[in-house]
Amino acid sequence: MKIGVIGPGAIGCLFGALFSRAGHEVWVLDHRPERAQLLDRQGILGHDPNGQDWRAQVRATAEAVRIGPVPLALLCVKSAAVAEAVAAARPMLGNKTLVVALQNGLGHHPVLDAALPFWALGITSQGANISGPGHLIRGGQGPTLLGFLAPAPDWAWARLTETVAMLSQAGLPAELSPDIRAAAWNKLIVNAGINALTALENCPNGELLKRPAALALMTEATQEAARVARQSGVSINADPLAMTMAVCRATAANRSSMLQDVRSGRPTEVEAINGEVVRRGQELGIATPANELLLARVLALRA
Ligand code: KPL
Repeated sequence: MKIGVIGPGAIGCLFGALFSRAGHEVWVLDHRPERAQLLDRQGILGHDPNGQDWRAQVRATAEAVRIGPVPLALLCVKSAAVAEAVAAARPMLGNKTLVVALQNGLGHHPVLDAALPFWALGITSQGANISGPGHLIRGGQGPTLLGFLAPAPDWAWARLTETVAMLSQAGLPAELSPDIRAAAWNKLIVNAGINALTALENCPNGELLKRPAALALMTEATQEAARVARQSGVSINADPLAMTMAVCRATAANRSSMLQDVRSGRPTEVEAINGEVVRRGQELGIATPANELLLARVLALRA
């Protein structure tokens, strides 16, 4: 299949490279033309946790018109860049293009609703880091859940089912989720408990479990996020803290996406993660002091 990957960050490189290695024609859309040229020449250079190095050939460009309409487009930019990325990707989005959005957080969902007639949500627990343009370091492996938050046409369901099979064949275990809203909230809770703390503590995910003050804040932040989710009518995991600690262990060596963003001087997703818990908490009259603190502290890192 001809697959468009919008954004060559860690998740974009991971999914693009594995699809390419499985025999698909992968096109990466990158808003930076020099980096696109480099990726087009060099491909994606991967490093597996078992020490194995590999290379995956992809095509890359900064002009979506060169790619043209694709049956499947993976939107892999950060949540704050979603509106701009969808606008730039328009020439790739035909009448029968399925867009799968793979961002952390929930804040960009209304942006996608306004920009597209429908879109699928992907919630992935794959760990991946980027050490330079197109240089991918794989971390902990986890499932990718896919589904629609709103009604979608039959052909889009069929394409999503095909995508699940293609991902699994490519080495990225995937499933259709019976409740993708709950999956999105479970991931938001995990991200609210891990990402900002790793950015503030400047440590890999597993290290948080060894730091009592960080663990205490993780406990508060996940419980607040869980309260907001339950009050919103979402059937989240029964033990959100245990779920978050399990992800810390499974991705112990991984540097969270927010830590990577802070280290590289990029804007973080803290507003789409902890900020979203705070915003929804305010709407519901639920106090969220731990998330407020994490939000303020991470924003202050860039001030
Ligand atoms: O989603 C992640 C992220 O870094 O954004 C986790 C699950 C925390 C893995 O690092």
